[in-house]
Amino acid sequence: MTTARTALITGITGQDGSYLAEYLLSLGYRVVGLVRRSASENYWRINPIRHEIELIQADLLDQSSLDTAVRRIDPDEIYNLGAQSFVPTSWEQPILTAEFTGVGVTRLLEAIRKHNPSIRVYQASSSEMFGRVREIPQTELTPFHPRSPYGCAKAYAHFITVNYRESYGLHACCGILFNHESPRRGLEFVTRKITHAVAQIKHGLADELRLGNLDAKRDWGYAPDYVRAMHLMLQHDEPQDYVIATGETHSVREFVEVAFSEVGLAWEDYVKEDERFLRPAEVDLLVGDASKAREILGWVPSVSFRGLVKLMVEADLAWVAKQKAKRQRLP
Ligand code: NAP
Ligand code: G4F
Repeated sequence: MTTARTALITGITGQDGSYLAEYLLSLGYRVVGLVRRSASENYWRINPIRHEIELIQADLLDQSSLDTAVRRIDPDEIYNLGAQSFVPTSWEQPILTAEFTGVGVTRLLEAIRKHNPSIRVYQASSSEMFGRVREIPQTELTPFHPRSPYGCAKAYAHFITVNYRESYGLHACCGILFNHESPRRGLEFVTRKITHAVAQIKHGLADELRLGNLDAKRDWGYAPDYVRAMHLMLQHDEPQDYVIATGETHSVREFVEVAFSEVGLAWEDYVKEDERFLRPAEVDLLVGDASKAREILGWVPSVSFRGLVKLMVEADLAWVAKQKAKRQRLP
């Protein structure tokens, strides 16, 4: 009988962490999630699989906790998804963002290097590193020009991971993932903010949606497709970096139009532009070329832009209806 492979996931309570945990469980992995201590647990995304996974407390800010976690679990694979991932917060808290999202990666790599350099490691790099894009579409060879403290922290994290691969021979891969969304996306990100507001408006619980830059364009994919790519990268014998994207770009305005049309409403009647949601520097356009991932890993996305908007609107309609029913039962 062969023993199950063990995966350690940082950021397991986040959107990607929860989908990746489910996916690895379905492949027969032992899954351990690294969680930071909190007075109030935020486990809603992993509650359905809580009995199938193990959790260990550690923090990307704390070297000794990472050393202990890596030594105790001694996994075959580590997926580093933990980060301060909301771009606007990175202007409010640039140093904390650099610590979590940038230096935290070095701490984790150090723990791996010292304990067991044969552990395979995945680093969650981001298309936000391309920022003011130097070419269209963006590939693994496109130079970075980050436009936010978050993008700068991710660029550092990316290069330190490449550096540990080249300096110490770590089996480390960076997935340069373009935006990916789902019903588990945080409510502050624009896609989920839109689909949740559409559901609230449809159910009579809100009458407007305030947004920032409607002209920004993103390459939006479906999160469960993207976690498959993370796993595929670590199975390949040669560690490399890969762009993961759909190859299509759409504006925030188009996302809004499709989302409102799903429930038969005209978006112009509800959406208000609000400068509070504009950024000090914007990433105007992202569109990725995932040819390398397709050719080497056989990875292709399975959900179209319209399919993504539709499934998110449907999920939020059901969720808001449930919340509304609960509220009506209160005395
Ligand atoms: P997310 O939902 O914001 O989840 C972030 C996770 O990081 C949460 O589990 C959070 O834990 C954890 N975390 C934050 N600070 C930590 C710390 N100091 N120590 C340990 N864990 C910490 O993000 P996501 O959308 O799943 O994205 C996963 C990763 O991919 C992130 O690194 C993100 O930057 C990157 N990425 C995302 C996208 C995208 O479109 N989603 C695209 C490219 C790259 P708590 O629950 O305790 O807050
Ligand atoms: O949904 P967003 O906040 O995502 P953003 O900034 O692209 O970052 C996400 O994707 C990155 C990959 O490129 C990840 F690395 C990162 O962790 C995160 O997951 O904003 C998307 C666009 C922006 O151009 C923003 O200006 O939507 C525009 N936008 C317009 N109105 C808004 C709003 N964004 C938010 N969050 N809220 C608005 O009201």
